[in-house]
Amino acid sequence: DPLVREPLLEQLDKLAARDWAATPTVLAEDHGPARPITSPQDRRDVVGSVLEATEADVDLALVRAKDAQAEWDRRGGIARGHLLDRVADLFEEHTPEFLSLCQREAGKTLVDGVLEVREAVDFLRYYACEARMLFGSPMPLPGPTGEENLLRLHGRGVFGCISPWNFPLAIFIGPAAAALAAGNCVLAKPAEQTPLIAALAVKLCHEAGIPDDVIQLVPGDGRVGAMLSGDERIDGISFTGSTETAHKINRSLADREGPIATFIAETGGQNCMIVDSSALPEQVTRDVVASAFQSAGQRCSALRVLYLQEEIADSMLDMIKGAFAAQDVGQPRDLATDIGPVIDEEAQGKLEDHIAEMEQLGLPVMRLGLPAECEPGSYVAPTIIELDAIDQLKRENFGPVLHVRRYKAEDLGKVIERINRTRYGLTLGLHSRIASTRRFVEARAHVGNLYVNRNQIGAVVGTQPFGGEGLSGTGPKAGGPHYVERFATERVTTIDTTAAGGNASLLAGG
Ligand code: UN1
Repeated sequence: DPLVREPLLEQLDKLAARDWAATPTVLAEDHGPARPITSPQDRRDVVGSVLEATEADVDLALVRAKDAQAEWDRRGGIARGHLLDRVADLFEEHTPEFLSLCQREAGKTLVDGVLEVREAVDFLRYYACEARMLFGSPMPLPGPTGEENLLRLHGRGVFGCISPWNFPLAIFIGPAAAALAAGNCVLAKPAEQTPLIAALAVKLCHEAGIPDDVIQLVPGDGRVGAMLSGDERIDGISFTGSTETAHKINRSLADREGPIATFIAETGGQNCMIVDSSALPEQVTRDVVASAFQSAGQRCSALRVLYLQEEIADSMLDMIKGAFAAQDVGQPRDLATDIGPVIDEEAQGKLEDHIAEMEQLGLPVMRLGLPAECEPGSYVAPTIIELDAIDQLKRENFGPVLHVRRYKAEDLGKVIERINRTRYGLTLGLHSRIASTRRFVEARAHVGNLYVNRNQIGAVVGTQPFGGEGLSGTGPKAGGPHYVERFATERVTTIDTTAAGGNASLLAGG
């Protein structure tokens, strides 16, 4: 809608010059110089700077969080839900700032930015509602006459929420909001690449009325993450990122003495899509391009390996390559851009190494050209690679690279076995109009989210709870009915309500 778009673009233009800052919510000591944050779309654009948390900062944050937690828990779910809704309102009011940061700090296109803010608001409202429902009043449990049993949910204590750069707002605030809804205090560690948008999010949480000590920002790299997972005062960690880092955090939590921590991890994938000869080619084309290349392929849900049934492989691949070639690679600030940069030079290097390796194997590789305007940014030319076997992929390739395999109709079972053997289990796409094929795949594929005859990204909060199994994560699914509960502990009170019981305990002085 041009009436909305034009003023928004004007605002974004103005915001493009703003200098942002992120600091720990509490500073325990003097700090060295702040670290500049440069934009992935243009390394000359300094978006702002970050002061990273030191050990003393994290220590002080933990002391304050521990002190504040009991009162936050006692406020109950109704009050906490109200505050989270208020945060959602403020996020909506500050959409232009968030869009600007999505673009400059994370290199997101405007469409991706709008979806990101929407998802953040959805998480806040969904978990606000869960706070009211689960923590509003105790659940009475059945028991014999003369006895009352009440189940109550409480916060576990202090959660460390370690979040990724690819959803620097939605997945920064989502797990933190769930932890808060359940009555925990939160130390939120954003990805080192995207602390600025996180700082704005935490500022708005405080403006909404959540006490400063209840959610605190602790920016930094893996060292800050290790401080959190290694500290006995942390009662749980939620983490979204690589499988490798999840293993490290898990080991560190296991090595501590003291309370057994909860660990909720959402990690990588080797996501596939299976397309058989009954599929609708136009629909497949659209869904493949969106699943593999939207957000420059930097979603853990993104399509990595496309399996095409042999009979249709050539014609299907022609259509996909045609649509792929029409994708606009460019600066996120241009509305026409479909595919923007990857997050940084390290990501760029890893992807280029992978593509070079595949080229050395002699596999057919198709790449789009990069326009000159991409030169000052971290761009990877979007790529399609035809594989001989899925085992040729050694790891998750987190970017705009799609791999293609062919299969024989009678080998569908083997294809699913091979996909399962990757031990990842996040998303799987299926394009088939044969109901028995769908049931066959549903019964065998070890994946968290199966998408049939549509794209396989963009899970909607409350509608498609999202998360995987195996190497892809611990569950429960984000934006689903069992998520907030995992951040809580259960307590049961049993009361003898008979006269004898009451008298007996009174006589005993109890
Ligand atoms: C991630 O990329 O870390 O369904 C997970 C989707 C998103 C994926 C988020 N919810 O595409």
